Amino acid sequence: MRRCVCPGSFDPVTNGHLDVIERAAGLFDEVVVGVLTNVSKKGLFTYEERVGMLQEVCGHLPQVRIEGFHGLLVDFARSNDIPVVVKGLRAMTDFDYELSMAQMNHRLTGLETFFVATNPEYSYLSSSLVKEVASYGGDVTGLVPKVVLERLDRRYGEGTS
Ligand code: COD
Repeated sequence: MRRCVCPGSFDPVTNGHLDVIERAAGLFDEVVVGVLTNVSKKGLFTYEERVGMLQEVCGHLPQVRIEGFHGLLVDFARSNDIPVVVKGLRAMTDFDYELSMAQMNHRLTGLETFFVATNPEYSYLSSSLVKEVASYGGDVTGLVPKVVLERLDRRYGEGTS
């Protein structure tokens, strides 16, 4: 079975994340979405909330399962018998950091990293920007799934949907 992991904080999941997960699901038999449990103090949503939103937006993808992890990604991958990480590459700004993580992960346990080029529609999109815009009442419709829009709206009040 070809299995991969799409790791992240998903605080919250965006349409950019979802695009990468859907594309990985088209290439692998099983996609494990690895949700970092110990997001920094700046996290907006709890682990349970982030997982709940992911489960809802990945509901149409039977080969996708959502799992929490903490510590090193390589340890999570090894204990779940996953040989490949799939990540999205947005811009050159991502490249240096992503390349060094990929090289370190490969050195640690041989974990491979496959990059998919981000959909140009989402190349500027990040969870942090979504949170910042939504927190000031900006409209993030079309950038996050509907369930996330509703959660942001509830968290920040009117103005995000
Ligand atoms: N378009 C395409 N892809 C996107 C987009 C977008 N608009 N936005 C995000 N992505 C993809 C990227 O591949 C990104 O890496 C991934 O989604 C996750 O994004 P975030 O923002 O939810 O998650 P991060 O950046 O906070 O997560 C980083 C990891 C959890 C993957 C990383 O920190 C990690 O592996 N941590 C575990 C500890 C570890 O092993 N450290 C040593 C590494 S060498």
